Amino acid sequence: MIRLYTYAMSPYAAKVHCFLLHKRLDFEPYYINPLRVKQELPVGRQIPVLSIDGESRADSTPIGLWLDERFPDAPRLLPRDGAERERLLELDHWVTDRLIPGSFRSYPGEGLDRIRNGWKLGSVMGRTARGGIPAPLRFAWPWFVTRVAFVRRLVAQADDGLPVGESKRKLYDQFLERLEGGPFLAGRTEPSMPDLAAYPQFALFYALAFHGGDDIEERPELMAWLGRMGKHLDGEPPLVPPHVRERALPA
Ligand SMILES: N[C@@H](CCC(=O)N[C@@H](CS)C(=O)NCC(=O)O)C(=O)O
Repeated sequence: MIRLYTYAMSPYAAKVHCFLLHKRLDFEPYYINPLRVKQELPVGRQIPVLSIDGESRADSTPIGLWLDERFPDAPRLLPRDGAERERLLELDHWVTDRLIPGSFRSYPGEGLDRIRNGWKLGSVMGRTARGGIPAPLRFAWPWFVTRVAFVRRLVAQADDGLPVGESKRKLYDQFLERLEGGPFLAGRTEPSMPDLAAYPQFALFYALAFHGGDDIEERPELMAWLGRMGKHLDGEPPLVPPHVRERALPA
């Protein structure tokens, strides 16, 4: 019995969702209510948490390492050892510490987008979280979300001094460089942990039709990688719950 405690819009939890799809494991996403974190989460205060047969662990990368240990015969996230493993772990750290905080800065975004995307975040949360969230809170989401401590921390971490749009485009370029000409990151022929960690950072915002999320269409190389990943991650349950998806992902 595998259960992923998640929010539909959590980039870190989405990363673990992709690990589970890659490993072709049966699992149940449990969309927790943000107002009941303490009561609903089996450990800690942060999403994601993964429970396997009653044992629960937090933190996306350690969860990935645990999955490889627990299910060694399922497709691996990383090679067992050696320099290639270290290199892929370094790439995963880049995704976790640079690309993901970048998403927290790019979405909601700036100006009017900040409000429109903030409402979208609230709406997706309200339509996926167990028990929903009260309408006034959904309405206040654009203001609420930017005041949450961990969001502020990640936005500050992502602030490279460039305007939001420029910073986002720079991350796209840095991501594409890391493909090293390969179909997958580090020039590999199969996806590994950092590809699975990175996929939701483009796919979620695109599929949920966030304002500004479609700028990836200007980069055919990125769209082609998303298509290759999409074929690989076509299992159940889908990363984006169908009732909130607004745009089909490249496949
Ligand atoms: N290092 C953690 C970060 C997880 C994280 O920041 N989760 C957010 C949701 S996207 C959270 O639950 N934040 C609540 C908090 O920090 O109070 C990971 O990689 O899993």
